[in-house]
This record gives sequence, C-alpha cells and structure tokens, in this order.
Amino acid sequence: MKIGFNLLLWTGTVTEEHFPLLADIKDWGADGVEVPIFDPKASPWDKLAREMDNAGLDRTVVSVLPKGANLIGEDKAERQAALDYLKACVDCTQRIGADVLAGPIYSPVGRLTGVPPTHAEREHCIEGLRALGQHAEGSGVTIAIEPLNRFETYFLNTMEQSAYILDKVKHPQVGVLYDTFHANIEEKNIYAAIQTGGKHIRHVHISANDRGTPGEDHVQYVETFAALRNIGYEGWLTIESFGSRLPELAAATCIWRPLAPSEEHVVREGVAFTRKSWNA
Ligand code: LER
Ligand code: MN
Repeated sequence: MKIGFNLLLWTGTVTEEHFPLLADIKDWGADGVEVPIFDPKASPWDKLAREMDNAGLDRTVVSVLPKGANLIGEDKAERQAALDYLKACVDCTQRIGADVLAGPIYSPVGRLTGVPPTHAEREHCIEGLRALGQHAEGSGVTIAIEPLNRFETYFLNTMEQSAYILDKVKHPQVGVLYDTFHANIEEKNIYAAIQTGGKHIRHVHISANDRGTPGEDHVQYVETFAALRNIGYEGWLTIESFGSRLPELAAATCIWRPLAPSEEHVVREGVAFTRKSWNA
C-alpha cells in the first residue's frame, strides 16, 4: 500500500511553479502524488517526471474529459474525440512513470442529461473502454474509471453499476476507482459496496465527506479499510481534497468555503491518519 496526495488541491495544470511543492509533499509524509492531466499538451511532463524522481515521489494520474469529448455520447465525433484524448492521456501517464490513469473518464464531470443512463450509452462505454484498454497494453498503465455522486454525473454512481460495465469490458488493465466521498453519498453499505467492486477496484481516493482532511470527518474509514483488506487490495490510497483554486472543476466540486486550516495540514494529518488507520 502506498499513500498518494492529489495535486488537484493546488491545480488542474501542473507547471514549473509547482515543482517546489513536490519536496514539501514528500516531507509532509506522502509516498506519491496524483498528477492531473486535463490537457496532454499542457505540462512539461519530462521535467515533471525528473522532479518527482528527485523528490522521491511515486505517481498516479487523474483525468477528466474536456469540452467536446464524451466516451458515451450519441455523436460519433464526440466519442472519437474522447478516445483520442484518453489514448494521449495513457501515453502521458506512461511517460511520467505513473502506473494508474484514473477519473470519471466516461463522461464530462457535471454533465447531467436529466434522464437515467441509456442502453446505448452503456454500449458506447464498454466499447470505448475496451479500445482504451487495448491501447494501454504493454504500457504498464491501469485505467480506473471513477463513479461520482449523482450531482456530478448521471452515468456511474455506484460500484455495482461500474462492475456491470467492467464485467463486459473484460480487460485486465481496466478497472474502477473507489472514492470514499462519492461512496458516502451513493452507497447503501460501504463494506458491501467494496465487496461488489472486488477485483475491479484498482485505485482508491481517500476523501473526507466535506472534501477537507480525512480523519476529521464522518466517512466510515474502519469499514472502508477492513473491506479493502478483505478483498486483498494492495494499491494506492490517494488522498483527495479540494480548495477553491480549481476553476476547471469548481462547478462540479462546489467548494465555496475553506475546509482545512492549510494545505500542509490536509497533507500531514490526512497521510498520518490514513497510514495509522490502514495499519490498525
Ligand atoms: C471529482 O468529484 C473527483 O472525485 C475527482 O477524482 C476528479 O474527478
Ligand atoms: Mn475522486
């Protein structure tokens, strides 16, 4: 098990100005960082990889679909744009030496159609993820789709819905991300949800119910860690917290007040709490 920290607390686009932060995050206790790739051309990836090596940080990637790209969209051009974008994200993920590409990569965050998912959308999702899995073969990158709460997506809200899709995708490099914040809203039973996700769970976001500091909230961490250990999960526990610095996701994450005394506090206390709870 490794504990990561998501750079989305600071930015959706990593630039050289964020490099000094990497040593701090290591110093504050994390084993790795989660790097946002919201535009495969936007960041100095090779330099960033060297900086993360120098800081002694392992890494994962989180991504969301940009405007005009939708893996489950009715429009073929939108589906192709999503697949092209996600293939480029897989390539970037490999390039920076990360082992996981995670996120709600099936549909844009915040996109709501006003109706439940359709059969056609599920079929597009299965087809698109299978093609992406094939593209990832030999890269060492695992793709983990992230169900979100109902206010951020209508398409995947639970482990059960995700497992249904993944049983059909049937690709060893395509699985699901379990995020404690979304599960706290959507799942009826935390332990059962993780059992249902089972072998499909390839990545985990540890996120407080208010998106502040894990351990200072009411997420059911004891049940979460017991269930993850029970399914034999050995992957990342990546802490995700949001502030108001993220225009890209502001409309979806809806953070309108400070949730922690400082960024250092979230990393130090969140990492210490997660490590202690996992080992308990
Ligand atoms: C968004 O709600 C989220 O949980 C992140 O992982 C980015 O999609
Ligand atoms: Mn998440």
